[in-house]
Parts: sequence; structure tokens; C-alpha cells
Amino acid sequence: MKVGIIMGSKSDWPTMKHAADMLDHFGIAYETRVVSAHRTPHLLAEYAETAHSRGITVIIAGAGGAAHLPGMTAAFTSLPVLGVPVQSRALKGMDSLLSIVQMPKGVAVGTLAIGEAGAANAGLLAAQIIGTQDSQIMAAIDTFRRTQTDTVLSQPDPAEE
Ligand code: RP5
Repeated sequence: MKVGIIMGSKSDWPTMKHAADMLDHFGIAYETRVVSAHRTPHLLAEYAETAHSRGITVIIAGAGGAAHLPGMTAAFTSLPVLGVPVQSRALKGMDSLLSIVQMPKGVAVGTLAIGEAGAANAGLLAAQIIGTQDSQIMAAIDTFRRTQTDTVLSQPDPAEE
């Protein structure tokens, strides 16, 4: 089982790397590819249509601007697709967000936040999906969450160094 992390351009990698880092944290295998809805449309179709048979269980798709990659990927596969709006230069990612989030009824994309937090949470959500079938990963997610909570509770004063 592995996760497919795809993105519209190599320029998306600094953002999408945060999804990969999260999967690394949980020891989940993944592959990373540049697959563009506009520049390589045939590759997009092939990637999405063959993903399930190649052992991919969740696809994380990040794109910026006219961000059609997650939606078109979801159109070609029944695997869960998590969409990450990459922050664009012109409109700061609002264009990416609205392009990804407003899917028509019947073809689902789980849309995350704009930018690095969205990419990291896409990795986390993919881990949570896989964790429903893997008790070790679920236990690691529980530990991750508990550590995060303990860190906040152990530093209640924001002014303290
Ligand atoms: C989108 O256009 C990509 O996902 C990227 O966020 C944006 C800009 O791409 P480049 O011009 O940097 O290749 O397709």
C-alpha cells in the first residue's frame, strides 16, 4: 500500500514536500510525480486510471492557480483524492482553493488548507485513512496527537522562553 503524491509543477514541491515529510514520520510508503492537468493531460489520465492496480490507496494532489489536477484525478479514479491548494503568486492561493474545493456533486475531492499546513494535513489525513486498516499506523497517529497536546499543555505561558 502506498500514497501517490502528485503535483502540477516541480515548483509545487517545496509545499508538497510537507505531505511527504508527514508520511515519512509514519513510515508510510509513497511515490512523488509531477503530473499536470494542463501540460500533461494524457499522463494525468494514465496515472489516475492505473493508480489502484499499482497499489496506491490514497492520492494527494497539489496544484496552484487554475488548479484542476485534484478534480480531474478524482474524475479518473475511485480512490480517495486529497487536494492541496498551492499558494499562487497572483492571488495567494485563493484561486487554487476555489478551483479545488467547488467540485460538482458525485465526484469528491477532500480539500485541505492553502499551502504547507494543507500539504502536511493531507499527509496526516492519508495516514489516518490508511490507519483504519493498520493498527500500528493508528497507534502512531494516537502518539503523534498525544505528543502535540502535551507540548501545548506544557507551555501555557506564551511569553515564556
Ligand atoms: C500549476 O501552475 C502548478 O500546480 C503550479 O502551482 C502553477 C505554476 O506552475 P509553474 O509555472 O511554476 O510550472 O499548474
